Amino acid sequence: MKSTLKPLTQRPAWKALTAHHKKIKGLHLKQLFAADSKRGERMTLEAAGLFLDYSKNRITNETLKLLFKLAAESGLKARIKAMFNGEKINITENRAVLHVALRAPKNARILVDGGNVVPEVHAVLNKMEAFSKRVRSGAWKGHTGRRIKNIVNIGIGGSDLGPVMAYEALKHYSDRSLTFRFVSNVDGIDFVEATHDLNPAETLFIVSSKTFTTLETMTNAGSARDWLLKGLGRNPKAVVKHFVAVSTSAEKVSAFGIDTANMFGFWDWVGGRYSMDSAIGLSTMLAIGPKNYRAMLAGFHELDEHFHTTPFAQNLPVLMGLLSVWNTDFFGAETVAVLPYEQYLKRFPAYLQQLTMESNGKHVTLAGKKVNYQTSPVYWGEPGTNGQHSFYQLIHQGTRLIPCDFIAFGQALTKLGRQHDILMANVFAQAEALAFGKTAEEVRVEGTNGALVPHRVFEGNRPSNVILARRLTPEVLGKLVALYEHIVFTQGTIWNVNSFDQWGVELGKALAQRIVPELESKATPKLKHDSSTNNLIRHYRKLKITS
Ligand code: G6Q
Repeated sequence: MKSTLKPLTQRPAWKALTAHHKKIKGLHLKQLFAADSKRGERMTLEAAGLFLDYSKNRITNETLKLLFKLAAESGLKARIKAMFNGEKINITENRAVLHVALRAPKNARILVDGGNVVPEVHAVLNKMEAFSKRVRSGAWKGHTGRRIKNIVNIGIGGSDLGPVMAYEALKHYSDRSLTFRFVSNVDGIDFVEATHDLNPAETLFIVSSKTFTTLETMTNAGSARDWLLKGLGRNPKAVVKHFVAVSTSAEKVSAFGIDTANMFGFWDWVGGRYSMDSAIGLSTMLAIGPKNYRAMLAGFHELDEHFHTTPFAQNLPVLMGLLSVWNTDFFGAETVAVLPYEQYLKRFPAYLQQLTMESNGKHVTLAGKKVNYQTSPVYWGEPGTNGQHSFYQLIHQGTRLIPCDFIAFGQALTKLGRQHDILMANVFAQAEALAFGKTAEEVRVEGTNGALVPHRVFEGNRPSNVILARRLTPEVLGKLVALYEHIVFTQGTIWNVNSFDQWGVELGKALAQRIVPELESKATPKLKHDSSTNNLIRHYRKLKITS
């Protein structure tokens, strides 16, 4: 797509936002709420079963108007259309960006290079379904005839974070007679701990790697094959019954010894961090079953449709994306805390770290020009209420502005006395305290005097969003992930960066490959790095020998 856009900071809406920010930055949320008794009801949005309260952002009606204008001036509408139409918007890799096709209904038509990709997507889904049914029913037997009880996903980055997150998030729906483990790190301990109590005869490995070349995954897959063969009498035929692959490369899968009949494919138009609902989700389907998996896809799709067709002012991901641009680029917020009040979502912040930061942690525009504004903030977080007893101190009383996304549910998946009400009381209390704080006067009225008063003051005026849904179902998980995918898309469009490549990751992959032989060689290697790297390598070689 040839861009005719003005550089971001020269767009009229950006300039207007800069002037507007100067005017309203001194306003406290207390004042904004006092001036409009309906603010807490007005600044909410409900779509696809997700309810968003964004009233505790430091915004006015004018801010919103200008942000939507910025979206229009940034060509967001055309870019959304381009993605859904299968245009090659990942320009540095010359690829379409079509994770939305992974959850498109059977009768949809999405063309890439003239071919409709939807039938292929559904063929893979059907294959995953047939396989999952065989494993879950016990029809699929291991090499010695025993049924599979353990499933180990081997993958890293996009081939790991989604599967782990989804497994943890949807554990309530999973088959508890199956054990699921996830191995990602090339630190051998990850593999050792994941398998130490498993019986190889009952264990199935899913080697998940789009490229099937990733050092960590291929190393762990090699260790898994050794472990299996050692446990099953060294018969190479055993591999076929205990290994399946998820990849785009049939050739490499076959070279590893995995029968390509047991390979689940996907396509170069699915980015790693956007792939949890492709065949990379095989472990998820095995855990929760095909029906629940398809419900998750339906949830994704509902949010896709919402993003694709809803005017910006009612569009959840567009609104949340714009608010994060406002907080990042105008208020200078450097991070965003994602705080799920749902223990099952404990890996959701880790998952979002990759989705957001690998996508929009970019320093040049689509045209390759250095940006003169901030791009992705750092995303981080932990489930509540645990975080409240550690890092929330900084959010409440530290010197940095940290916008928070609270995510919570109307119903617990398993009721336990009053616990859910107590949990939810904490969500609302935190958002309230962040916004309104506590003045010195209020502290004094409570009976605190003198030198202690300033320590007990909360400035407030700290922005947050609260997202509520009825319960954490597979469908709702799909909606939440799609919501953040499209927030990322919105942000990336405003910042005019390529949210779909990851050259920063590629560099590390290549450098490590160069150093491995220098660590392993018997003879002292001739090192040609900088003096620090050379010295560290020499030091490691000494430690390695004497330990
Ligand atoms: C994601 C990244 C990266 C990738 C891993 C694993 O968007 O590209 O995290 O998913 O490096 O890659 P493979 O699936 O090819 O092993």
